[in-house]
Amino acid sequence: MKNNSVLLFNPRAVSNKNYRIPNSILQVAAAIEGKFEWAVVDGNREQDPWEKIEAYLKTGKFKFFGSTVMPGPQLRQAIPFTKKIRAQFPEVINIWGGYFASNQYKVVMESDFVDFVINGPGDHAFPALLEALSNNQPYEFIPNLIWKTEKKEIIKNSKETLVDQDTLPDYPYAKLNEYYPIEKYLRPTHLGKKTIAYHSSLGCPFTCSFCAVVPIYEARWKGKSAKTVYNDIKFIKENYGGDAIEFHDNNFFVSEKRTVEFSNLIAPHNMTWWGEGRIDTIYKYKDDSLKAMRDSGCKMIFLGAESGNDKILDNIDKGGKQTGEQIKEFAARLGSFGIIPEYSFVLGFPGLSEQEVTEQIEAEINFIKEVKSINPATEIIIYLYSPVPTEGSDLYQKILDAGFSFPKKLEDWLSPSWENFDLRKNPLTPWLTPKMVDRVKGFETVINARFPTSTDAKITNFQKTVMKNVSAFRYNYNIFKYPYELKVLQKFWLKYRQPEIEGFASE
Ligand code: B12
Ligand code: SF4
Repeated sequence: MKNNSVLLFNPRAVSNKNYRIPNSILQVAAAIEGKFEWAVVDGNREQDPWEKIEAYLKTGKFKFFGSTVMPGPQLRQAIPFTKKIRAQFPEVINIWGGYFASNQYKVVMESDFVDFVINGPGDHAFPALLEALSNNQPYEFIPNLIWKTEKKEIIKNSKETLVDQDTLPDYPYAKLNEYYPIEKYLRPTHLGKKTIAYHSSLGCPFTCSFCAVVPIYEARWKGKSAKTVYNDIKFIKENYGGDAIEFHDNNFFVSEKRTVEFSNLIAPHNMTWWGEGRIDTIYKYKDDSLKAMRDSGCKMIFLGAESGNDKILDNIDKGGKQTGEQIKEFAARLGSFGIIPEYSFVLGFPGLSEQEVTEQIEAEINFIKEVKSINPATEIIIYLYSPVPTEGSDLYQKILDAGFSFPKKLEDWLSPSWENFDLRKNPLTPWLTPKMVDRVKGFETVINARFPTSTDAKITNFQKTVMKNVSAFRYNYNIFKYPYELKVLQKFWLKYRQPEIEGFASE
């Protein structure tokens, strides 16, 4: 290896074996393939990733350390390891990318052990930065780069327009396979025995004010063509196996034409697939399109319903097009095509008074119950609202006014309470009282017992019946306090869906 090689790192994101192909790292590896030599350490696949990182760096061949960082558990390795690199290998240049690095760039850059952040897509910015640093050339004007002046002033460069995704280089699967056999990334899920994780588009054309995608992509979206997506999936399937696909796009379904073209191409291959989309977008799809999707193996779609209240939908910039009525109607429509709607709701947006927030929570609970009565197969995912720094949005201003602030020091993100915040399980937002959080969590426990998920293949009909019966009274009468009996049953029997925390659709 040359002595300006690049060590790429995917910090551990899952505690079990539900890891996926590390697409973020693979995409930046593709961007430097042929230009720089690189090695990869996947924290999900190593007992002790630090041991590996240290061994690589001790060779003296690595000038650059590039880590992808999303909020939550990845920070547990990203922060201490990058810090240790600064202490033990001060000549190595540390570069972070990914959602946490981009959205929380100030605290990251103030840390003194991260030298650069790539803000959003790294396809051009990363190789351009490495070239500049390797040849002592200026880097100050590279789009998507965040850097520090000598006086430690943090500079955020302008954004590049999103590149045509079909022009991006192929992922270096064969090389990844030399480090970590790809077959082992193809996990059993409720979709199939070997699930491929694929990312077919960048960004999202919408501006929901609570969403972490918005500050980075600013309502821009670009997708690979259906043909490219199909060819890539076929390549993975033929070379490494695969009978199911999880699309990891923020919004897979932006283009009806692309979705239908892909459905028609993949249909003969007998694969099952899942993706994330918007209700108001897919609501407008023609019946024939929904049929083509279903016939091609689309089993379930993750949809941000967020709230049944039109005023809230408006306030979070989801409204205008999406309404409570539409959410209900669409649950029925998707059901009639045999596609399972997976609705996520976000509870606990900031309100004007404690009473108003309490009322909102009650209204959402009743709305979710209504959706369930319309289409009982609807999967319900409940998040508590966790602020993201969507600077300039009314919602962000509201949360600042309410006294919320992010950690001031990078290492503070490692505290258990901020980790829970990242997992959207305990938001630390001043307007949510512990009583409200308990109410929401109690409801979550009860609804998950009343409607055991279809995605857990291991649960028996007997177990389902017991849980349904035991939870019926609580569910019917909205009694959610101390549901210990259900928690005990769930602990042993039930594994309800917590996409992203345990992996999207894990077995
Ligand atoms: C796969 C995934 C996971 C996997 C982890 C995969 C892994 N790395 O091992 C799992 C399922 C474990 C996971 C977990 C979580 N996730 Co997640 N995850 C994703 C998802 C769907 C895809 C990531 C991906 O592969 N993208 C494909 C690549 C190509 O895109 P990219 O990452 O943006 O990479 C580009 C740039 O960002 C940049 N870049 C990225 N990394 C690097 C590194 C370097 C060195 C450089 C130079 C550039 C660079 O260049 C790339 C190419 O242009 C994203 C959403 C999304 N569509 O990206 C959410 C997402 C990142 N996750 C998110 C969250 C919040 C979580 C959780 C923390 C919490 C939760 N409840 O969802 C949990 C944490 C739990 C845990 N145990 O870790 C949020 C982050 C939001 C935020 N506030 O910033 C996202 C954006 C989803 C969302 N819309 O809310 N996640
Ligand atoms: S549609 Fe989804 S990904 Fe797009 S901005 Fe809204 S919440 Fe974010």
